[in-house]
Amino acid sequence: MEKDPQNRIVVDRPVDEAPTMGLAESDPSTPQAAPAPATAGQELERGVYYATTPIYYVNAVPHIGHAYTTILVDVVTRFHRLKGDDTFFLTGTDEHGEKVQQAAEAHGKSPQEYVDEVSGNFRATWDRLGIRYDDFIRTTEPRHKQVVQDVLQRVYDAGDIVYGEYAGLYCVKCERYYTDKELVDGKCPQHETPPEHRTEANYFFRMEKYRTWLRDLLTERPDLIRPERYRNEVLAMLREPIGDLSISRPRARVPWGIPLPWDDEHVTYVWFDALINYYSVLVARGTLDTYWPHVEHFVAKDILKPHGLFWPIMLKAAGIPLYQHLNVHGYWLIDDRKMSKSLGNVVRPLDLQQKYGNDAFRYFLIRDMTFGLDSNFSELALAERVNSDLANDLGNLLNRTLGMLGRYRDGVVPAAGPLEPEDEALRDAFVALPQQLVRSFDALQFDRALASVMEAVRKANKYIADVKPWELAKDESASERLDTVLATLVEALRCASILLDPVMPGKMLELRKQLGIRNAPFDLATAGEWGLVPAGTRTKPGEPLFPRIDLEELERQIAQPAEEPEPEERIIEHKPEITIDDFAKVELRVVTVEQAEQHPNADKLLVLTVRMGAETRTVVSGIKQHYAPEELVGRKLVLVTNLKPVKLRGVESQGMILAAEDDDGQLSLVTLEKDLADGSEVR
Ligand code: ME8
Repeated sequence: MEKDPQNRIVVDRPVDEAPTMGLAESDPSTPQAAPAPATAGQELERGVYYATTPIYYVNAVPHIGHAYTTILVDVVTRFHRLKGDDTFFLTGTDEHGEKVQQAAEAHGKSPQEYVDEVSGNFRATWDRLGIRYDDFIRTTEPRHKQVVQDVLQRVYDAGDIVYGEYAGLYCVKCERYYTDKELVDGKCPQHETPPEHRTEANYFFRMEKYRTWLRDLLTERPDLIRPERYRNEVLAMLREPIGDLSISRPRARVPWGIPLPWDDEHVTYVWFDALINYYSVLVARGTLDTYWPHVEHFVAKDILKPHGLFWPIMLKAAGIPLYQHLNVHGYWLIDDRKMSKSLGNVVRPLDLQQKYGNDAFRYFLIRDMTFGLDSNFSELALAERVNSDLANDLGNLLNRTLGMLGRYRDGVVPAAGPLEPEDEALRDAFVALPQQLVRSFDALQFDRALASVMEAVRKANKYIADVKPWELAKDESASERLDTVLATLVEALRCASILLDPVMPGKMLELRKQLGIRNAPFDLATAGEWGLVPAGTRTKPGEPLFPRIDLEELERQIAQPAEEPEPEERIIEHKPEITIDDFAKVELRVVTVEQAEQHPNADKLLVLTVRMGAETRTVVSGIKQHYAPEELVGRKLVLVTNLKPVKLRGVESQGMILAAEDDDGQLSLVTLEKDLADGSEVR
């Protein structure tokens, strides 16, 4: 380490070589196999592998997008464990910020109560999807807060955080400011809602200062952000000034956050807080030296900017070595559209898991998305994939092999005789796979990795068709040949079961049980060896691994979705009766909204200036969570004009705007069906 002129500690870029570790010892309970030649020179380099998912916002329930990243990282870390790497898998929840605070309020809960509940929801979903994470970080935990404050202090002391004022367009749902250029038709590109205009005095992180450093770094390490299209996107961002990042929020407005260590009137901006999770967890566990900077981040393209721009600069400013790679995937879409609550097209992972089984669902997600590109989700495509790859190819290979072993060899695996060229061809196809998979995984070609295993499985099915074991069985003199063929098929299945284990851990264990090889050596290197199943192994056939899905029935179901249950009739509690004269006391008039602004002292209130004829009034309205100020200007609404004025948080309200609210807290302003002049009376 050296010190730069500002007395900061500068750490060189991370070392690329991971330390190599010794081979893991084999399980002593494993039955001894006949010594077999390792055919593909399986020298797999072992290293350290640390992979992360984003920490998800706790304002929604997990959908297949969240499930995809988490399952993918589960698959990748299982693969690396199988390879013998020292592996660490981190996921968690992002629990601070304005959005969470608002979601808690909307549910009538305290923020802590709310985040405990939703974070628990995420964990329960991951458990049910067979996710084997090593730690689950919550940004509200003391172990995380402490490290965030340490990092902030370090950057502040180095002079890279300064106090200043900022005005801009802010999307609360993204918790960030947008530049005019980034908006689409004046709206947030993620949420398609207009941002708010905000002016705030905040602390700023001096990002612009590091712009050329990051640009040069992306040239020096071209695969730091991958696939390349996302590196190019970040380079494009760096072509113009990136400005400084507002990294605090006034505590009076957003109390739900980590206080700045030097000024507790401000809390840390959620992104600055959240990104540090990848690092804080290791500090807290005392494993920083083992796993940092071997970190592989997996995220979707929606959060490229914080991970591709903010995070490397934060690390640099804090004197922490950079991550190994930022791996960015595309979006799961439904009919080419984004999934969203408002479109009602959110696909829930647990529904699919229940219907098709965990492993089939996991297989589909990994097989059908090309990493980096968007992919359309369809249940029919899932079912077709399960039928073709899992029921037809893999399931069939197992059934035919077990069936023939049962018919011809009393369910016992025979010893192989000398290999013929067709046996060798099948063996060679399988033993090449571990190295091939390592390369595919390194290149983020997860779909290709699965396709190559399935190609070998199809070769095994073709091998059966070519060597025709049923004919060998009729010929006494071909008995040794039949032994070799059956033993070869068992080996093929053993290798496939190891290679597919990271994606389908449940079913592959079941496969090994049915083959009677539960205790056979089990790591990536042994998937590249041949002849490891001891002769005499007794098979235990069971239920088919992947029952075929009736596609016609599924198409019928999709065409006729299950009928929505009738909503329960609501019982409405009425107020006491009034006379027409009572009602006539209320004056209601049409008004035009001339101006709408955020209330200076209250989160949920807007201050409207409304016109009726020659007169204008100021009205404070609690509709901030439902309407952005910009949406209101120019609209005609209905005002109760003769309510006694009241002061709401320091601003006098001269009337009340009418709105309807349903049981779920949805709110709709009362508007006019025809365009009448403001001032018209409503009766
Ligand atoms: O952004 N397709 O959390 P988040 C694929 N808290 N993946 C999808 C997806 C889709 N349609 N929708 C969501 C946040 N994802 C921050 C992260 S990290 C320091 C803080 C996945 O709950 C994908 O991984 O909005 C995406 O990046 C992530 O969910 C966003 O999760």
